[in-house]
Amino acid sequence: MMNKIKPPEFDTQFAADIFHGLTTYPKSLSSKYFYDKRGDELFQQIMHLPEYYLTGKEFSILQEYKEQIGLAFTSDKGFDLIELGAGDGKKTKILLRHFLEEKFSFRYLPVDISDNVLLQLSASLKEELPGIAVEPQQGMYREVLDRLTDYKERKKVILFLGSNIGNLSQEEAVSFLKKISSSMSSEDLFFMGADQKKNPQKVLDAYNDKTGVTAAFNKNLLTRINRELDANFDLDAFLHWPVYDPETGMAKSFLVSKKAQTVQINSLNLEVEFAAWESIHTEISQKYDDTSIAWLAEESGLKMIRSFSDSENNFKNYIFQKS
Ligand code: AVI
Repeated sequence: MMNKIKPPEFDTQFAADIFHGLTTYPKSLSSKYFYDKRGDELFQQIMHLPEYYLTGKEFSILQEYKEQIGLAFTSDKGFDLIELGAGDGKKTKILLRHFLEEKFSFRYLPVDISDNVLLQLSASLKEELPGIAVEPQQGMYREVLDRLTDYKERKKVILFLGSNIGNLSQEEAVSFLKKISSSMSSEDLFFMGADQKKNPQKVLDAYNDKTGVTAAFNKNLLTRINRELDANFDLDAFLHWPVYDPETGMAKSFLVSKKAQTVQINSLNLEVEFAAWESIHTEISQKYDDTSIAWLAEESGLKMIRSFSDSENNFKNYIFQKS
């Protein structure tokens, strides 16, 4: 009889994913692990960088088109506004303020993985926009999506801003959007932000800012592994390396080992060998155009009914119905 090698057991999904990502070839780690406390802070800083145009462009679209967006969202019986990955709600507050001024009947249900983020958001809404019915929902998108079908007493509008869809692989994006469409009834809407294909240099600059905040954000993943899995990554021995393919619209970020080196990850009982200039793929930030969005929608059972863009078509917000 053949002896089977027992696969290692892991205490957490994080441990299992890091083990698999660093023991396969080519090496890769999921960008969902960027967002620990320090990662959240660095992402906040990224959103204020002059090179990172995405946030400002989406902000300007919501500001300019809030009336039209409001008219699409509102309904006689009111609506439930469900935001996936609400964060600090800075952009959403433009819409919330407008809806309040227009006396729309709606509830706001921000969803986030972090309790802390939801507490801060609820507190700031209470102060800045009292009068809005807020019902925070803590959980992973996936868990909350399973619960979405429960909201069916009135029209449901699901918000997914910031081009977060771009951080999923094509396969993951389709399966995510399929879940959304299957939770929707014919009157419900899905409102999504998507960064657009543009001058490749502008994309590259957005992921390689001069001040090095994005590099620190990418390398923070190694700091997290050092802390949570008792590892000894030397951050200076890796380069932050973003690339952009204008044909596919895929921006990717890597960490590249500057030399041959071995890293110990004690909690995983693992030694990871790096050849000189070997890479770890850490993030996808997909850029879209109307054709790729139409394809995504078609694959996922959604139909695009409107879009709004900034004056230079850098970023777009799309409204979808179930097809
Ligand atoms: C959260 N997400 C949409 C950002 C993006 O643009 O892909 C994360 C990010 N990565 C580097 N800079 C910002």
